[in-house]
Amino acid sequence: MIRCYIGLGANLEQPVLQLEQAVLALRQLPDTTLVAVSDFYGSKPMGPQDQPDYVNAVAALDTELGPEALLDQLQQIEQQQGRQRKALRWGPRTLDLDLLLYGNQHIHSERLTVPHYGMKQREFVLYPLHQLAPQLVLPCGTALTSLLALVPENGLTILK
Ligand code: ROI
Repeated sequence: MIRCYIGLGANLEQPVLQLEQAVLALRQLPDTTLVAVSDFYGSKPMGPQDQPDYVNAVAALDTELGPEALLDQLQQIEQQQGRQRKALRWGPRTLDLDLLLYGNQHIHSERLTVPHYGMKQREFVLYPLHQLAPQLVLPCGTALTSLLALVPENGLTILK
């Protein structure tokens, strides 16, 4: 069993509902147990500002799936919820599921970079992750709490 963390994000088509539906789908994943889901957070868009605010959360999973098999499953959920690939870089999306952490592993493949390349700078990842795993140390050896000290909340709000 490997403990994984997934970042959830949406800013189109009733984002809270998109995240709720995604949580249901994560609960159904094969060979996987959904361990916990953070609160849902409202966040300011990173990237172009002429798009709606985001709803973000983090989920903890225990899985027997390999990282690429897990990625396949996450992309399938995104597709089922109407995600248009090829859309504008850093543009709005109905659902984004990012594999943030896969145990303590570093992964660099054609399809995957784990830990997720942007997570250390993103308040909408770090704060919900901290809610689930306050003692977490990243694979690079950095404590999550020391990153939080560097990354302002930037208007992050708890929705539920
Ligand atoms: N901004 C926020 N606040 N939350 C996201 O999940 C998010 N996802 C993205 C970009 C467009 C970078 N901005 C985001 O992919």
